[in-house]
Amino acid sequence: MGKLVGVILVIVVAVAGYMFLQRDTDTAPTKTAKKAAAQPTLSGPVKTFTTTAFYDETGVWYSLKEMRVKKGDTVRIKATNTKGTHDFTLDEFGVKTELPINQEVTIEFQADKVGEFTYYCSKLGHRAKGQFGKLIVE
Ligand SMILES: [Cu+2]
Repeated sequence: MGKLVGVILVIVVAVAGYMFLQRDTDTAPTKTAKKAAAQPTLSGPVKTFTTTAFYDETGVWYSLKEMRVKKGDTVRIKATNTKGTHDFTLDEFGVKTELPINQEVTIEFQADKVGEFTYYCSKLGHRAKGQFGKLIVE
């Protein structure tokens, strides 16, 4: 019995140690990338964009500040967080995706309405410091 407790203790310590090592040195991002529920099938030409998310001494940013597509296009955004804790949020299209550090995350949605929309990072203060951009659907 005492042996079993010892084994469990070793496992708990190992898991805790592993989790600790997996943490990034910044403010530990939440790794709960929200699973899109029942994603409708996407159609239309795919327009692919690539951006990084990061901060520097002048503010907080996405490297890509504008995306222009046609109504009906499938928008594919490959986003990589290279510094800090960020997400990618686009309210009008129901997009809110966490961006774990140094991992390329692919975001896809259909541009099913015309207009100008602002994508931004919803982390406290980031949008105000410059982390947003414009999606133009023509
Ligand atoms: Cu951010």
